[in-house]
Amino acid sequence: MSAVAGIIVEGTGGVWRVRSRDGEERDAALAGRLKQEDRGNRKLAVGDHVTVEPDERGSGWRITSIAERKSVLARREPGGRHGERILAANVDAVLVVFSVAQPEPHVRMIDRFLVIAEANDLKAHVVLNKIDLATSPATVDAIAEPYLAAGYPVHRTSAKRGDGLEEMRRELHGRVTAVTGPSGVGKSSLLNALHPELGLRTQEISQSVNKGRHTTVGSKLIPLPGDPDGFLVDTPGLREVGMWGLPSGSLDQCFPEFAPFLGECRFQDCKHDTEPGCAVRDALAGGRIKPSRYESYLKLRGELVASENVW
Ligand SMILES: Nc1nc2c(ncn2[C@@H]2O[C@H](COP(=O)(O)OP(=O)(O)OP(=O)(O)O)[C@@H](O)[C@H]2O)c(=O)[nH]1
Ligand SMILES: [Mg+2]
Ligand SMILES: [Zn+2]
Repeated sequence: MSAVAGIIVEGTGGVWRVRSRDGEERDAALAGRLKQEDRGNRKLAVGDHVTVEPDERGSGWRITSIAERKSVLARREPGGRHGERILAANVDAVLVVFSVAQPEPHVRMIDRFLVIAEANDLKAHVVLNKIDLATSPATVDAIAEPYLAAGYPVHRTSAKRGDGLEEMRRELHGRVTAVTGPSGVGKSSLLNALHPELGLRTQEISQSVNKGRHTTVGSKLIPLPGDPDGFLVDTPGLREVGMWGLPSGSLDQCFPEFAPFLGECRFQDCKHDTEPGCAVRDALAGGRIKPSRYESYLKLRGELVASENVW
């Protein structure tokens, strides 16, 4: 039998589940030949495109080739000591979901998720869910404004009422999408509204129970019904707050709206804090950078510096 192409949807401990476009899933181990090959310390991850072939005994499958990755979602260990932990390969986009109310949007947390996406060079979208709970459209506009100004697409949705679902469906179609955001904002409800076949659990009771479970489970790709190239990335690692060992000096590059100003500060190593001649602060004063985003930058920078000092 000849080789079959597929994508890794699950796996740890050496056995990987490979799904081909016809929906067939096969468990396979990495061929010995590939284990020996120097692949730059690269471990397999969910989202990798591979081919599998029957093994010598014809009783199982082995992975015989791995395609180049176009992106990696990885988490660096603090201080860069232990290299990186790859959560998923070939992720096309990250949706950062939060709600207009219940719970109120937590701006610092949203910015943290956006920074993680930027640090991995992934396209991020902001999804503002539960717009049915907004007191007026102006409330929603005010929440969306800093993100639109930063250049992020902002989607307004209501899993309950159905607003924005067509737009979300188009966004997910044919892509590998990581959906993240705080607990209770309606991520599962939204995905169920789009694809009822997913049957995701909603309104999980205890966040602390959740956290415990999250640390033990690896990443998974969830196939989108009727969409052979569409997957959701279910990765507990993405929910762990903390800045992933990003060097504090690179944080400014993770705020896309800072980009036009980054070469313009008086000091080349400007931290955009209290330094004189800071172009970022000038842009803030001139209204070209939104105060909430700048505050997030300072806050997150403080956290990164503190973690660097620990290590
Ligand atoms: N009013 C309103 N309620 C919603 C909407 N979407 C979800 N909810 C409710 O919000 C609660 C939380 O929804 P979930 O879908 O479980 O939230 P989640 O983001 O998946 O939460 P975790 O799985 O804990 O991360 C549930 O009671 C939902 O019914 C919406 O658009 N409008
Ligand atoms: Mg959920
Ligand atoms: Zn500066």
